[in-house]
This record gives sequence, C-alpha cells and structure tokens, in this order.
Amino acid sequence: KLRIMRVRQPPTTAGPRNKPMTANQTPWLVVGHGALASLWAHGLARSEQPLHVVVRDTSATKAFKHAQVFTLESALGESEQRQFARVTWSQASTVLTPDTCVLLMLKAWQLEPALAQLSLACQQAGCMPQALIVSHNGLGAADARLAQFNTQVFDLVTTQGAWRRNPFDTVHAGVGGSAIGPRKADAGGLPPVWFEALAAAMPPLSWRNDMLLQRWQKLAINCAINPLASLAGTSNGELAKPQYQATIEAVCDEVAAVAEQVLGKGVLPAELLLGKVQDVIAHTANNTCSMLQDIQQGRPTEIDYLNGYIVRMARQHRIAVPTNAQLTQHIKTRTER
Ligand code: KPL
Repeated sequence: KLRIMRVRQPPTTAGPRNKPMTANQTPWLVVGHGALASLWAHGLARSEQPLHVVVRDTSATKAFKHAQVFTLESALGESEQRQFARVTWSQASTVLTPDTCVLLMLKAWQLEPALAQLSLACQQAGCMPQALIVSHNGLGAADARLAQFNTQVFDLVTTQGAWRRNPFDTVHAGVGGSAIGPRKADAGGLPPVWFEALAAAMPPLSWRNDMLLQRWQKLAINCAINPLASLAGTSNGELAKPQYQATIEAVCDEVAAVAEQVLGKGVLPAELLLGKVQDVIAHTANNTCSMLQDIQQGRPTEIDYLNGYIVRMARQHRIAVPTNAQLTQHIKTRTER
C-alpha cells in the first residue's frame, strides 16, 4: 500500500533571505542522473541538508529541470515527495563554496565529462569544494583528472539498489549498505565532519580506510555478475545455476591473479571473491543488473571499467585473463550491433 507524504520544500543554503546553516549542515552538490543519485539526494534532503542537484542542460532534460515534484518509493512501499533546488552546469559556480561537498554518483564513463564541467565551475567560482565523493562501478575512471583537483577525494561503494520509473520517480528496491573513505589511504584517518550527515541520509554507511580493497571486491562482483547476466538476459539469481559456475570461478581466479600484482599476495584470494559473488547473487536474486539495464535502454555499458579494466591491468602485468577478455569481447559485440 502506498502512503503519500506531503511535498517537502528544498532545504536552503545560507544567504541573505535564507536561514543560516546549522553546525550539522553541509552544502551538497549532487551530480548524477540515475536512480542512485536520486536516492541519495532524497536521503540528504530528508536529513535537512541543503543541497542542489545538477541537471543536464539539454532539451531532453527540460521536463526534469522544470519538474516540481520528485517521488521516492521506499523499500517498504511508502512514497515521499520532494522538491529539489536544481542547477545546470553553467549555473553550478553560483552555488559552489569552499564548504560544498560534491557527490558524484555516475556511470563510470560519465565521470570524466562531469569532472571537466566541475573543474570549469570551480574556476568560475574561484574556489574548490571541500570534498569530492565519487561512486561508480569499476576502476580506472578519470583517475588522472581526479588527481588534478586540489581537494580531498573520497570513494563510496554502495550495494543500495534503486531504479527509476521515470526521471521524477525513483524506487528504492533493495536496502543495502555503503562504505566510504579517502582515496589516498590514510590508516587511522578519522571521518570528516560531513560524514555523520551523509550516514544519516542513507544508512548504513561505514567509514573505511581501505577503500581500494573495497573497490576491488566490488569490481570482482561486477566482473562476474554483470556480463554473464547481461549475455544471458536474466536476473542475477539465475547465475546460481550450475551452468554458470565454471565461468564465475574463472573470473574470480583471474581477478585474484591481477589483484595479487596490484594489491599484494594474499590480500584478495580467489575463494574470498567467489564467496562474495555468491552472496551478492543470493541477495540480489531478483535484480536486473545495471549492465543489462544499460543494454536494454540503449546506453553505453561500463564494461571497459569492469572486465575491460582487468584485461588492461593483466596486460601490464603479463598475466593471461582469457575469461575476462572473452566476456569483454562478447559484451562489446552485443552492444555494437
Ligand atoms: O552492482 C551491481 C550492478 O548491477 O551493477 C550488482 C551488485 C551486481 C547488483 O545488481
């Protein structure tokens, strides 16, 4: 049963006509056009954080830009409606301050162009945001450009599941968990002041100082599930069937061999990765994985940042990864048709 709650006005940032921010508020800039960005924007707004959502400035997104109400259906079937303050990239400099936290929840291939726009907005604003929080599937996206930002970069890995009925209507389909921490590992580093607000917005969120490890684990999960489920055109749960086990094991063995070169011996053994993949298959049995959704919607896939990344790293370290290479090729052939 759907329970409709009243429309919430957007929390405002400090300004001449606005209420000043309280100590536990941070100005947020949410960048992303998908269900996850919308999920986190709703969470931040629910926790009364002042935020702006960046919208694309194209005629196709006009409706989104002018929409009055955004709906989130919770995992319990409750419906919340909100308004969000929105800016296009050309307006982003007007809301950027040195206190802003920028949350980039994007497809891996969208990160580079988004960072180019953000860099321009920072130049126009004459300041850097206090933090960039980056979340996407895979590894190797826009690493060089991120390193150029003179501010702290944090990685966020999430297993929250969401999908969009349309650009205004998001469904929180599966309650998962998330981890966040600095990209430049700083053992024993304490969470920044804004962490509590973000954790309250989308719990559970844990603070970690080993995000590279977390990202490699998620990479292995996506390398095993996404291309296989996409090629078979099935939900994740189907991959528990015996006919997929040899390929899943081969993917985990190859990812573990590459991880050994990058992270060190024994850090990510193949058995650990296989266990994680099997857990996620069981917990997300009814999900359509993001790669299959991308293919169905005619969007580019993240294959170059998943199995394609493993293939590139394997080449650098002179390791053979035939299963990852084949899956990469099959997805490319499927999407180039
Ligand atoms: O991250 C995912 C994705 O679809 O991209 C998994 C964990 C595989 C859930 O579907």
